[in-house]
Amino acid sequence: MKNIAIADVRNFVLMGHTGSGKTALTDAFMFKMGMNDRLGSSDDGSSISDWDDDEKERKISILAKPFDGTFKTKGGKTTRMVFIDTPGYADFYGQVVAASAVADAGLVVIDAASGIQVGTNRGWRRCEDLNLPRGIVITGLDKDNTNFEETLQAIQDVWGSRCVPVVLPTADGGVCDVLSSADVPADVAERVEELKGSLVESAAETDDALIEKYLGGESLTAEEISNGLKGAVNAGLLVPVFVVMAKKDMGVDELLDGISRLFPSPCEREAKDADGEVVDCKPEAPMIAKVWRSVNDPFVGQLTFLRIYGGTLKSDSEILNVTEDQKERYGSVYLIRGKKQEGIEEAHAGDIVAIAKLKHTAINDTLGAMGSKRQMPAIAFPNPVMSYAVTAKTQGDEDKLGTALTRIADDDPTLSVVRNTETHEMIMSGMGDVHLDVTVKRLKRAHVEVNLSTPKVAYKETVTSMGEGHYKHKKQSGGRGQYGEVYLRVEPKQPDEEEWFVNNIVGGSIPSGFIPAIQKGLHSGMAKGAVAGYPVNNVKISVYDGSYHDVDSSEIAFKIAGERAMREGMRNAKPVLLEPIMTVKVMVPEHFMGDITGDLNHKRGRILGMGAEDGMQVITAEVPQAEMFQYCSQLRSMTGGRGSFEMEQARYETVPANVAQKIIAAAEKEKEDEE
Ligand SMILES: Nc1nc2c(ncn2[C@@H]2O[C@H](COP(=O)(O)OP(=O)(O)OP(=O)(O)O)[C@@H](O)[C@H]2O)c(=O)[nH]1
Ligand SMILES: [Mg+2]
Repeated sequence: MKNIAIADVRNFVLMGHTGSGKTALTDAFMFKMGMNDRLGSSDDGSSISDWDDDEKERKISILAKPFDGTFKTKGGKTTRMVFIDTPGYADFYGQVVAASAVADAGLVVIDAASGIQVGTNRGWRRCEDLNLPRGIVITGLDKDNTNFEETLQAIQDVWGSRCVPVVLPTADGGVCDVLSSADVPADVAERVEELKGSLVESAAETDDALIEKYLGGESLTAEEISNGLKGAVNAGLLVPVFVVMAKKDMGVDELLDGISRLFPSPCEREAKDADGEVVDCKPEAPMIAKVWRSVNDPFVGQLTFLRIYGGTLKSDSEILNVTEDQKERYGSVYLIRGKKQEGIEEAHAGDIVAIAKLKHTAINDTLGAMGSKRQMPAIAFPNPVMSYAVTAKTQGDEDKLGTALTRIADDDPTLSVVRNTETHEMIMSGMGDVHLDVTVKRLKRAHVEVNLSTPKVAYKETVTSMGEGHYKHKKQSGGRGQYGEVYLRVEPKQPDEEEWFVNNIVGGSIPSGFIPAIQKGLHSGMAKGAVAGYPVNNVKISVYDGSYHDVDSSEIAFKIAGERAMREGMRNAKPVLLEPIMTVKVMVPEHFMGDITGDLNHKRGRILGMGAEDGMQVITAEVPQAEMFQYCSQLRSMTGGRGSFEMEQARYETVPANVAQKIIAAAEKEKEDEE
């Protein structure tokens, strides 16, 4: 790879709906470029890309995987192709987010038999967000009931006339390159001429001098057309449409040729650091790279995947993790070909490579030359939308579970693992059932078997009026007795009040030395709750009277008296339960609006607003968390996978009395079961 100039490198990401043929294309590319001696297939487990156990079992891609090869174009130029195969399945969208953040172009794959699908739209929107130059590949034209022109029309209806075919299918089952085919079959001759005209126009439009020449009736040279088209693709004015039948090796050459001619090189797309400064894309510039993926490889150990934006990364050296301010040592620099790695001496700006055995480096960290302070912007990953409480099947495996799960989450930016300090559960959150199921399988391979359950809601208790509480703790058992009596008032704490505890004892009815013991009792009572066993929040407690005994009073006696008086006070102060309320943003096609709002109302939700965004309807609502644990699956089944949602906690609110009764009854039953 050493002798391939950066101008001849193409980094791109394959994206599209699940089953559209991205992995089949990956296998075809690698076979075509001589990087695999046979044409692999995900159908029989021989794919160069879908090799993971879960991928083979489910016959879908799960991880984003880079591949590296060289292709000799028709013009005799050697281009280095670095591309990333991504999963189309919604649960693994985080992989698409990471891969697209480090690519210079996107290749959106569409199966002609299915047309534009949810996953196609997701990929397209990601390209739009990143301003990523892109092309479209139509696959599946060998399937029954498919029609190229109809599929193209559907594409142009949605994304406009900037989507122009550069390859056409021919009547004999082959393909024809619009711009460079020497031998145009008769059935497409007319269409080729028409398309050539519109492509030349697109090329001319990127450059004032060219458009003058073109309008003046002069013909443009092949090089002018080529450069003009590349400029148009880079500016998003042209989206070339290709045709491939990967399994029949039809259109693969034309596609790679087109990518070489039309997609930008790493230097033609400006990269900016976190401060918005342009990064100098030269091998001699200071080294700067971003970590977009990491994986624990069974043979190599921890592998960290980088995109280098500037400078040179030599093997067997030291670098700085700028984000963590930590020095790191590493051995080889690797080119990645799916499962295989090839060690190389050095990598340069524009390269997507991996290094092994970094100790302090995680996804989104910036690596740089020693002493460097410059950072690349972080990739914004989607927030997890589905959670389960997770426990080890075997008692005593809890520590092992924590370690194994954290390790998996380190390499998976859309998996979060937190211990809820209120419910004391370990909560695993991800992008959907399949994502979490895959995680459970990975845990099993790490020898930890787990049970999943719906997480507990972290309810809280509080009061809505003032209540009196009193308890006299008096015990005479053999020798020294126990004595302590406390009178107190419980009331709501106002937002401007700082102190939750007020000592209103006058005349020494309780000696001040026992006050801390009473406070301890109140703390313990507040943690246990008085209504349904949930922690007490936002109350003010004033201790105003009591009595003591010279000999029998003790700290423990006052602690018990405080706790019990507080429980009585709470019950007299019109207690209520509070529950977490989530702000939920649901995005669906318009005709689902009625079903979605009806369902949200049924979930005790409050609709805050509706509007349109990117051709989708967006509903914002506030819904109790207790109603949302299954929403990810429910929304998918209501919308056939076309809906998506985001949510975050907004605040706590009072649980309505009818719902609270059920929660209290459940808490009482749980307590009885424990006893
Ligand atoms: N007939 C036909 N089948 C194809 C074509 N391309 C892919 N397939 C088949 O379609 C199925 C799905 O292909 P994949 O390449 O695994 O799809 P993918 O886009 O990688 O799917 P995900 O990894 O789930 O996102 C496989 O059975 C392929 O053999 C094509 O052009 N024609
Ligand atoms: Mg795939």
